[in-house]
Amino acid sequence: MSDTICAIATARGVGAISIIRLSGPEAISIVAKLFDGKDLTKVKSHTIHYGHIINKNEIIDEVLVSVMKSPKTYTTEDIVEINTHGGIAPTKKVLEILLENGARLAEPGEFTKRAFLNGRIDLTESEAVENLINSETDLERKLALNTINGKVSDKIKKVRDIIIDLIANIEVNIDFPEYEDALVITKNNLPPKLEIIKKELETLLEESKVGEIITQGIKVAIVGKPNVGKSSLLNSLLKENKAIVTDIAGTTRDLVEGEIELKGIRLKFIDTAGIRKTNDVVEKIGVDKSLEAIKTADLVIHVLNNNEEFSKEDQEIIKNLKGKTYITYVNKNDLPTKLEITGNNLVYGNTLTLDGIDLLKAKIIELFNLDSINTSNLEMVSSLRVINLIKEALNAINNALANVTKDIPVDMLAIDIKQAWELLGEITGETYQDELLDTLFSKFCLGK
Ligand SMILES: Nc1nc2c(ncn2[C@@H]2O[C@H](COP(=O)(O)OP(=O)(O)OP(=O)(O)O)[C@@H](O)[C@H]2O)c(=O)[nH]1
Ligand SMILES: [Mg+2]
Repeated sequence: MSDTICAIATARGVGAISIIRLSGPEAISIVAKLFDGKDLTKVKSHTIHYGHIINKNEIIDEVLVSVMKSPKTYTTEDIVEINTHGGIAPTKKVLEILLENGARLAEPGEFTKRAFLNGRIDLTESEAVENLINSETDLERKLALNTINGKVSDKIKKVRDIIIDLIANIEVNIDFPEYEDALVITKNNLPPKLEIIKKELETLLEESKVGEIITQGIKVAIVGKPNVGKSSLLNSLLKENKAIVTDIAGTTRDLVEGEIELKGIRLKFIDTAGIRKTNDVVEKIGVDKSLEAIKTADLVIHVLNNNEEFSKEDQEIIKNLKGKTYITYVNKNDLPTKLEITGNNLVYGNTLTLDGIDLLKAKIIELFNLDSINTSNLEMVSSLRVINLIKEALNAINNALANVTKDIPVDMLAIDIKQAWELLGEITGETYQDELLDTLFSKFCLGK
């Protein structure tokens, strides 16, 4: 990493200030050449200086320049940040001149990638940097910040340490059988040790459910027959006339989406086309989308009309809800009751007086345990990449446990145990492949 990278670190557009950031061995000397003010090659680290960026005797902009010297910087390399006047032209011009004078345009996430490759942060912490930038809710922010600070990595390392101790013990037994102080791992005392590891991994996965909800939100599909009031319900929940409402059955054709926050969690509602058999080509595509929305939703709200008898169509829809978490919302309870229905998770209401909306929200809180999210203890895994690696590690441990009862020697079982250890290493980036880094960091913002 001998070259010097640079990028615009602030959002593109008009604003009071833009920041252009450089990192690498030439960062200070490149800017010093273009800076009319103090000699930046002679200033102390972590200082800020007023002056002008000059190119071929032309003043480009009036700026403030921060100089941060290696190693106590974001990338551990020399970093310079130029505060220019915000806006497209000054920012672009300064960037252009830096590129002409020896800096290279950074790839997305390259600053953070350098922080990782230079050993300042691990992979889980790097991922969390991007999550922090993209966070929309306060819970997401807190979780990302705790992850950046190593709280999640510590948990992974703790399990890895338990595993490596076990592997070390097995290997001592094999390599130095005469070494009497070492605990001899046998098929009798191995299972309880594996069970401990298994339990640790299962706890991480259990906790990650909350992490996933915090970062991904909850996808809620609103489905039902035509005209029962699905779009009206969406509008009531959003407190906005987002979806078209008419008394014509089959009004909604496409998916209509909207978000609200409940207990700090994003609820992503999807209003769908009323499900019925139809010969209308467009409506049919809509109905297929409705069925697809059920499949991908974390929660389904099945809307029924209180003023209509339970029908075969309703029964058909319920068939599609098999295995899903769903709430039955009986709408139009301002009208006389003709519907007879029993079951769990039943909520009554109407979209005229908004009776039922609070009950519906309370039901969602109950189903997803949102009240139990401990905001002061947000230290769980949330990245899908990490969750998958933990699942693979758990599989490897389960394999070892299953093989204990078979005629397989302990040193062969160690292969699975080692695999679990390596998989967990990929989480923090102790072991990694270049391809992984490329995909991971390419999702980052430019300049981060
Ligand atoms: N009385 C009463 N009418 C309602 C209520 N909610 C909706 N409606 C009416 O029912 C009709 C259908 O409402 P929509 O929200 O468009 O129904 P939908 O389920 O989205 O219908 P499609 O998009 O056709 O599937 C409209 O005339 C609404 O004004 C309610 O709670 N009470
Ligand atoms: Mg509708």
